[in-house]
Amino acid sequence: MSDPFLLKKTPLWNRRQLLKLGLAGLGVTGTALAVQQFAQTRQLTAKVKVPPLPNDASSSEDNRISPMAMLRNFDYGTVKKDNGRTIREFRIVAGNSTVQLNSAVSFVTWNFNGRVPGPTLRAKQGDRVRIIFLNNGGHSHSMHFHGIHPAEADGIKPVRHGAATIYEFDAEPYGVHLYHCHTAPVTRHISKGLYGMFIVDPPQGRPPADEMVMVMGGYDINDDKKNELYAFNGMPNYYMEHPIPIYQNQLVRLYLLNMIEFDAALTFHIHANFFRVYPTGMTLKPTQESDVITMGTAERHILEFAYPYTGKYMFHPHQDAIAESGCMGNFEVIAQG
Ligand SMILES: [Cu+2]
Repeated sequence: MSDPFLLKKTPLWNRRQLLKLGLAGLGVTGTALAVQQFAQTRQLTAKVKVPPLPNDASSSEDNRISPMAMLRNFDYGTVKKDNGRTIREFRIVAGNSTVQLNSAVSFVTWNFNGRVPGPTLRAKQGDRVRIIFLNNGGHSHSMHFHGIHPAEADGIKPVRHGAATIYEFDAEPYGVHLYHCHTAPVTRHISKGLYGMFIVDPPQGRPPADEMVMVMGGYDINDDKKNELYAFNGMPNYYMEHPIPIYQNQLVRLYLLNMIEFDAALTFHIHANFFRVYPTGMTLKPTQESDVITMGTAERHILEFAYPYTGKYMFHPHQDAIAESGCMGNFEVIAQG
């Protein structure tokens, strides 16, 4: 299922920019890009059933952010083979867009591919990852990935407005990682929205589950270097108003990332249940079980759980001031039909 909100109005590549990167001969046009990029966005195992999304899930269409759609949206890139090796090519455009965060606050985000957080990029350990990055953001930006790679692929060199570059590296190690702009001041570039999740799957994969992504972010509305609003997947209080449907007794695999600047750390808590923790997603077996876990900025984990009872259950940081400023949501546990 492609997501109609993604890439909408995002500035696309022009021929001059592709020529500069030596890619014009590939016959890749803007329209083809969008199709290729999202052709493989959903790879759920057949054994896993995902509840239908609520009809009102697209109510944030005008804001160009649809947290319900991005929850289970994975971008596997355009796959190419080179001497038997898998190359995953991702095209990322940095841009700006104004988002209505609540009835009173509209906020100019800086973003990747028109959304906050940026697309969830996904590869398998050992794949070659090629990021073709175009900066249409009006300021200098870059893409810095967490992982193991050479210095030239580290993405700390600013890419000026209108310019493009390629980052290429091996996907390693497996785990839940992230990418973000690393142009100074990094606090500002991240808190404006330039971040996203980068999942590297283990070679043997993981057992079937209803997989979803949550990125916790903060918004500094008045430039006082404190956050006034917080959100899961970009939109304050979205999952409070639009509970996430999950099936009773079905394993949920939550890829969770804390990208909140200005607050040193916070916790993540689910109601009426416990989760198993795979720290940084770098283990195949859980190392602990809890109903609350502390996470510093850029810290991320895989949490697995299944709800034995139907009903509505909250999740939120247990720093309740943060929760009450938008970082709060509900699961709606429903019986399997
Ligand atoms: Cu930046």
